[in-house]
Amino acid sequence: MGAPIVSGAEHPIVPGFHPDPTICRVDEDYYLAHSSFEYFPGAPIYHSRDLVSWKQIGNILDRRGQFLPGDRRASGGIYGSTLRHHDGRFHFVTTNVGHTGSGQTVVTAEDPAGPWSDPVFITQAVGIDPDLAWDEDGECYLTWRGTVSGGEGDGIFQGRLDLKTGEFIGEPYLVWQGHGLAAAEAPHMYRIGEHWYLVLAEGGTERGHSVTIARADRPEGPYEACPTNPVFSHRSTAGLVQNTGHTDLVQTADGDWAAVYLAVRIGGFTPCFHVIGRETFLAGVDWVDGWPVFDEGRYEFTPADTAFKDEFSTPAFGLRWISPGSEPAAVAEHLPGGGLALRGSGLLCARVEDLRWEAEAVFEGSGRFEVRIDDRHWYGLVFEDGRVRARARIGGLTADLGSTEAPEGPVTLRITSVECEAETMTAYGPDEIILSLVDGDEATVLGRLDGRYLSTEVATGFTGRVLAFGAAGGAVSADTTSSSAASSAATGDSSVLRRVSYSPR
Ligand code: 6LW
Repeated sequence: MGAPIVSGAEHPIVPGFHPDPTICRVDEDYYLAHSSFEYFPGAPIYHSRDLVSWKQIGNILDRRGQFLPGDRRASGGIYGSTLRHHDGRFHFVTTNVGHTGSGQTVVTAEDPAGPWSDPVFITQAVGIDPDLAWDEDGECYLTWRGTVSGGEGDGIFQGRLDLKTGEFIGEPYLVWQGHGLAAAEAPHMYRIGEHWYLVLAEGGTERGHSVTIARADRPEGPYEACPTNPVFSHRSTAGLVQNTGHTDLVQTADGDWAAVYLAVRIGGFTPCFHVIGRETFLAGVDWVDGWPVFDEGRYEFTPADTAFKDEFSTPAFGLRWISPGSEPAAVAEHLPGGGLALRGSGLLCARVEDLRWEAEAVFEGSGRFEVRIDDRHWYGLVFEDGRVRARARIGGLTADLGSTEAPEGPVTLRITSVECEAETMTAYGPDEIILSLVDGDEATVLGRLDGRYLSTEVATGFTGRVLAFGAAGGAVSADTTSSSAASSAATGDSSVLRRVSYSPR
C-alpha cells in the first residue's frame, strides 16, 4: 500500500523543529531555510521543485567564523532569518543572539548548497528577525524587530543598507508597528503589484500566534493596515495544529502565491503539549481586494520519508547531524571502516521528525543515547562498565529508572515513542517514551515515562526533541589517534557508535 496522502492543513512539509521558515524561488527551484538556535552547523537549507517535497541540501552556517558559539545556551544562537535571491546571489540574514555586538549577520552564496561567504555584521541593527528587500533601483532595505544601537525606540525598524559594509545609508526609522497584539516580530517586506507589503508575526509564538499585514506605496510607508487583521491564526480554534504564524510569502513559478509558516502539533490532555518543536507548514494564498487570504488545504502530498540508517562509513557527517553548543567534529571522530569514536561531554544529535517513532543505536565499549530537549530535559540509556542503565532528567531532578547486565559484544539501545496508555484524563500525555536494551529478538524495557516532560511547554524555549548520542564518560583523550581509538574501543573503555537507525511508527 503506497504512502498516505496528507493535507498541508494537518501535516508539515518539513517536520521536526524547523521553525521561522523563510523561502525564496529562482525559476522553478524553491529554497527554504530555518532558525536553529544553539545547534551547529546552523540554518538548515532545503530545496524543492514542487513546494511539497523538500530535500536538505546544506547548512548555511557551517563554519564557526559565521556563527560564534557565544554562551552556547539552550535556545540561544540562531533566531529568525530571511533567505532571498538577488543579483545572481543568495542572501541569508539572521541573528546570532549569542554573539554580543554583532547585530545582524549576512552571508551570501552563488550555490545555495554552499559554501556561503564569511559574514558581514550589521552592528547598528540590534534585535531579531532581520529581512532584506530591494527596490527597483537596487536599493537594499533591512527591516527588523528591535532597536538601533545608541538610538531611541523599540519596534519594527527599517533602514537603507550598504550590504558590503553592513552600514546604514541614512538613519534607520520605525515603520508599521502591527495590529497591537503582543510581540510584533518576524517582518518580511515584498513589492507586489503597485504596493509594498509588510507582513508581521504577532501574538507570540505560542497559542496566540498570528499573521498581520499592511501595505504602502513606498518601503518606508506610511502603511495602511489590512482591515481584517490578523489575516491568519489558529488562536481559539480546536484542532491539533496550533501556534500558526511567522510566515514568509513566495510567488510560485506559475504566478500564484503560497506561504510557509510555523506551527506545532499538540497532544495530551489540556493544556496540551508539543514535543517535536515548531515545524514548517505550507498554505496557498489568494489575493482579495489586494489582501492575502490563506488557504491551508490547498496542498496535498505524500509526507517526507523520515526514516534513516547511518553507519558513519563516509568521512563527512550527514547534513542531519548537529551538536548543541559544540561541533560534530569535536564530539565524534570517524573510524576507519565505519563508526564514530565519541569523546568528551558533547552530543551528536538529529531532529526527531515524527510524533511516533523508534530509534536504535549500536555501541561498542560504552556510550549514551538520549531523547532530549536540552541539558535539563532528557530521557536516555547509558551503557558502561558492562551494564545498561535507564536514566531521566526533568529540570533539577535526575533519576535512575532501571538497569541490567549488558550482553557481550556490540550493544543495541532502543528508544520508542508510543501512544499514551493512561486511563485517566490528566495522566494522558502527548506520548510515552520507552527505554530498552535489545538483545537479538529480546527487548528488555528499563524505563517508560510520560512524554509531557520532554515538551516545549515544560522545558520552555524554541527547539524540540532531538536524538542525542555521546560518550558514556569514558572520553577518548585528545591525543588518541583513530587507530588507537579503534583498539581501545575493543577493550570497552571508550565509546564507539557503530550504527544509528530511526523510523516513524
Ligand atoms: C524568532 C521570533 C520568535 O526569531 O522567536 O517567537 C524567535 N518568535 O520570530 C525564535 O524562534
